[in-house]
Amino acid sequence: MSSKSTKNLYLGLDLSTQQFKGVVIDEELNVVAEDSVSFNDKTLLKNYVLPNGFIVDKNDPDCITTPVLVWIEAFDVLLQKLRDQKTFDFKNIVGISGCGQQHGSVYWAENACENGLKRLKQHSSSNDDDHGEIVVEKLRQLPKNLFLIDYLKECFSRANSPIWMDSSTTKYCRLLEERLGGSQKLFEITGSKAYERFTGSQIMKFQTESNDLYLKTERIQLVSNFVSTLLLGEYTSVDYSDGSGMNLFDIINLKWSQECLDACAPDLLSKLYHELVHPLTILGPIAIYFVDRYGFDPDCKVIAFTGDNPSSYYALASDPETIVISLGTSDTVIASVKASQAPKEAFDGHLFVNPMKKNDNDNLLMLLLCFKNGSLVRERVKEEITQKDWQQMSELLCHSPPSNHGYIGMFFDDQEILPHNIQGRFYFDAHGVQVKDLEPSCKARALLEGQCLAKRLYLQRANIDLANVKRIVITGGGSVNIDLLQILADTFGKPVHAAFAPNSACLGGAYRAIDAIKDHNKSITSTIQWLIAAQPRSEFVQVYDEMLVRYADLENQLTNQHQQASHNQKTHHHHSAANNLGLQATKNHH
Ligand code: XUL
Repeated sequence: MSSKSTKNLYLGLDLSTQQFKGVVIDEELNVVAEDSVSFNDKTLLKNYVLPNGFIVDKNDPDCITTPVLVWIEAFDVLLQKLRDQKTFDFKNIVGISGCGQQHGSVYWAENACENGLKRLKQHSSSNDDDHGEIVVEKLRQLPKNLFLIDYLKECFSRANSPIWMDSSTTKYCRLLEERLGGSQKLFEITGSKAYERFTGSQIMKFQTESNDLYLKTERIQLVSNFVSTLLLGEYTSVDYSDGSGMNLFDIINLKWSQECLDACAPDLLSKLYHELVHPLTILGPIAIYFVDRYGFDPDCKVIAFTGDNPSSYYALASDPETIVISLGTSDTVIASVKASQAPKEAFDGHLFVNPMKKNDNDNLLMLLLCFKNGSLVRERVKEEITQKDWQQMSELLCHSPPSNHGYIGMFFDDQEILPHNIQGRFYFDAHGVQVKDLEPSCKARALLEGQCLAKRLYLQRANIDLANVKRIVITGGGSVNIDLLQILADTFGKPVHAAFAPNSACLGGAYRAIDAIKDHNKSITSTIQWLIAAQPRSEFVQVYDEMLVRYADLENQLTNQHQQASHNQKTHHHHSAANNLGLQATKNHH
């Protein structure tokens, strides 16, 4: 016992796609314990899902859900695993926050609060002042052998929660935009055009296709505030940042958009909560269930939960001058932008309320760009031109200079998001003439330069002024690739810092708990440490400025021709889109 920390501790949680994760840290940000439970783990869970922890509907593979009881059971198992590590006492945890996968939704049945949540809270009827005996008395009344799932198994009107991977709501997205008067209008209010995974169209589908169950729903929540609800034993509000991923929230006026709510489902306001909160809001003390079962201090505070992307950004960026790039299956870019400078024209990126926003008058937004073709393409090209070895890839890169003798490549093996819906590989020479293939050293460079230039181009198109950017923080599997980091530093003209933080979203929860309780503003102290990985080389920065202009021209040509081709295809059914393309996608091994 003596080895246990007696300092104030903070718990960060992350309910992600395949796992529930938790991390306990002290005030100096040292990790005291961390653990996770996978939703496909049949050795730990009675309610598990094979093979990956979510269900792909056999009749409609676009329909992807996870049973809410899997999450609830995994939560208890996670806390037990953390307790069994015996490296800390739950009673030293003074604050808890966390995050969830964005957009997913949870549907509480009529009377769930009365019959389920209140029993977790228990002390709701007791006088707040008498912490001593009355609370202890209440604890004795609580059956010790019950878990969350025993209290809550009857509490949901929808057993399977739609998650962010669901893309089954296309027709509802079009309907939502139509009812609003177009995608531009929806973008102006909510910061995004209609997207299948966003909660609004998901709710619309549920209300339309399962109206009887919709009518029996007393509360609809996001994954994030569903977890804070369990912790508090009462319904908690959606927070501003995760609320921005619903197509229902007015990100400038910080309130539900009645127009969007009405366009999605009748009486929706009563099923959400009447107001949203800043992600640093202290919601209240932890429910007695957790005090009793795990030994939490009854004064332990629960802080609003948010989405995993805002939470990661909070953890990785020390200030709004930081751009965070996560190099994974897809590459994600997050930057801060003031509402007054944010793009006015609808585009295929998202504007969320920034979790670093200081107060309600500070109109700081967070821009999220998702490039679908990330590490899978990098791996595939590596396999095509080397013996599956990054070292060889580095050697190849030595044989091609920055800006690649003018050669440019675009590698959209999967249908890309930015630029929208384009698929294929496109190679160009220094005169902008399309060529069939590139020799290995040239292809290696074209891939990495193309990916970096695309990120800069789309940030520029979204009005991010690089003059206001001090650094790029890089994370995710691809961040170990030093060649890529150097090219990134040179194309942006900014230092690139690398953070090894596979659990940044979870840590972001714990850091927000510290900042909320200590009434800090976001500061360098609540930032994951990074290492300088690459400095921009001034001699190449200008070369890339020029290359960016050429890249943008070629990309414009490509998207114009794509639009023209899809238009022609619609009007002349007998022509395939490809036949109408002046620029032909080069075949790859995909
Ligand atoms: C963001 C998104 C995903 C999930 C993953 O828009 O859909 O990044 O948040 O958990």
